[in-house]
Amino acid sequence: MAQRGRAHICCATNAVLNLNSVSLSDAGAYLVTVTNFATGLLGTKSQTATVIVMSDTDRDRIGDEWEIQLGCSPNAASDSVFDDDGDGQTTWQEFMAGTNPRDARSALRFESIRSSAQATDLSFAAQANRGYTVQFRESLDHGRWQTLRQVGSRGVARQETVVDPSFQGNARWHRLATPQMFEPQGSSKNGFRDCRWPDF
Ligand SMILES: [Ca+2]
Ligand SMILES: [Ca+2]
Repeated sequence: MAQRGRAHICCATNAVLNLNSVSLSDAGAYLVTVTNFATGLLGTKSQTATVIVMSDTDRDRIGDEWEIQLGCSPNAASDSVFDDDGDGQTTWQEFMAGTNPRDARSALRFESIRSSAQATDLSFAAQANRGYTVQFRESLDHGRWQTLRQVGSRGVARQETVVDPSFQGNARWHRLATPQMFEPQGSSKNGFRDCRWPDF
């Protein structure tokens, strides 16, 4: 059961809580309680997740507060597709990834890929309050992307390394996505969604 503050959210009993058409009043601290009714014990509470809602005056899907902080215009939607630092990612993509649109060193990407006889290590800079999904597939042209690992959100920026133990030299493609990509309910274990931005 999910709750915001101390109030339970009606019917929010799924594994994923989706907030659609979010308004400023949806801002707040959220948590979930997992209960095994067979035991009759009190449920276990999760850590708290803070949802921040920003105004978006120019409707470019980038919050005013963030645009002002990073030197963008909250009154001109056209700058959402700019790539001022030339790192290949637009201002909107950098907003979604929590990276700096003024610093080419700050971007969503694998920063190092090291292969050995045992495994491949994929490292990237994880931003605070962002979750990630690392996926792979055997060919760039066909086959479904499969999730290698989910990296949950944490309150601090840090370096993350994901190990692919089954990749030992044969061709394999990996990609890194944020926010986390969750498996749709009711799908099979390998029924992951098709690729979406970002795709590396
Ligand atoms: Ca905006
Ligand atoms: Ca950029």
